[in-house]
Amino acid sequence: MAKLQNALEKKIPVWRDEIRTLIKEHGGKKISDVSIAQAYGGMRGVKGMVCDTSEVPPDVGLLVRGIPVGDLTKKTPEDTFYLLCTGDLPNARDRRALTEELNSRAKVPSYVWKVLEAMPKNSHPMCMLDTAVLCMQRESKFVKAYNSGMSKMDYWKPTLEDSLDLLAKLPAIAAGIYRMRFNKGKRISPKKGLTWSENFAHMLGLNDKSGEFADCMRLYLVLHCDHEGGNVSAHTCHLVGSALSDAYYSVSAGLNGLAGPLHGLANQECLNWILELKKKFKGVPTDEQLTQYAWDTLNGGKVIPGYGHAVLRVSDPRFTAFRAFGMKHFPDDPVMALVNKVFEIVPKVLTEQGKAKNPWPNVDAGSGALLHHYGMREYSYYTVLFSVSRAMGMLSQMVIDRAMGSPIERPKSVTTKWLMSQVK
Ligand code: CMX
Repeated sequence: MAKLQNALEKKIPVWRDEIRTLIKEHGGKKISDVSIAQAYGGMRGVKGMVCDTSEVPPDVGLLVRGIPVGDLTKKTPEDTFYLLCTGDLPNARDRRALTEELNSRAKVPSYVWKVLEAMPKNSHPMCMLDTAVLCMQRESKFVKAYNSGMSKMDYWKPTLEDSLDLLAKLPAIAAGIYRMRFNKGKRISPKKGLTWSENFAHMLGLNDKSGEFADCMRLYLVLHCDHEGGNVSAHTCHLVGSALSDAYYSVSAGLNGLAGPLHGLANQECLNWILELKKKFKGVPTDEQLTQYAWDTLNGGKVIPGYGHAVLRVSDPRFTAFRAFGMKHFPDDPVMALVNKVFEIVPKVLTEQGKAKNPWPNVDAGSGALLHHYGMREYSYYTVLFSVSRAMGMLSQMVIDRAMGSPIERPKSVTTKWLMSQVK
């Protein structure tokens, strides 16, 4: 099988040793304190979990295995998944082997389509995607191996199998949902010889003679791949997986979190906000008009989607990469012009308001403009694209968790009464 598995076979014993020694020699060292405000405040800043696939230094943004995401903009999702899992970028042969591995597992079981077809026509595409992932749970190789009595040391192997199976099927499922949900006609079969993202772009069926949309999808899938361990989707997937629930249960759970407007749904909300702006001012507004529009949103008790972040304190490098792509390929696009204008004004408004700790754009501030440009105007679909990519992060984290023998997660909660007793 895959070169990826061979690479992991070599790395895992080394990582296990490193961690064993670290805990043995320094296990008692404190790395975080928790205040009452943090206990009520979504545990922001509490260092209480480990994730080795990626990290997000607040003043830098995403590093995938130490590599700034801005340096990965020419890479493919296969490169990215291999990097997330092993810590190394693959050579050409290993990348090709992973593409072939994914292509060979891409067939979606026919019952998935029946389940999706039975759903109400106005189901949210994210609900359809999560349902499709969950209903494939019976395919789990981890469950079969677990039930037949596998050693804990080997948990990661069938988890990698499940991960490759699931990743391989996601583009066809996501593209099928797009075509079914938005009346685009019959599903399109994958083509031989294409990469994971090329096939996804192909199966979506948008007009793409130049191949530019496929390149946009490649970038989209690379940039959204992972964002360390504490974000809602990654953390949910980790938590569910820590009960030894398989990859299908865990990823479906993680995606349910991604579907929230404060997380992955912000990309749909953000384009909506921008298009409303365009409609209201019949094009690009003046600085004064946009400032007022942003204040109206804030005064209406709503957040400005695409701005702010729980961890980041600079412009998100993923936003920068999307913006650079848009400015290179379609600098005169009217929605791109709005994204730029919003980028000029909104940080000033959020700074003046003084509530958001980070007034800068996050990944969701610009991605929708690219999809809109290439004719994908169904913005309730955008989080599905995010999901196909983020599955790489969730699954690679899960493989590593299994390999390192991560225990069931069970932090201690306390009552308000107990907290009050502590400050008396
Ligand atoms: N617009 C308006 N208010 C904002 C804001 C924004 N974009 N970002 C933060 N704030 C507000 C918060 O709602 C909070 O207000 P209250 O004190 O009234 O509750 C205050 O500023 C402090 O929040 P924070 O500590 O800066 O941010 P949090 O860590 O609590 O939340 C996030 C982070 C992303 C949920 C928030 O910035 C937000 O709601 N942004 C808009 C939605 C969005 O773009 N989400 C996508 C994030 C990326 C992703 O996960 O995909």
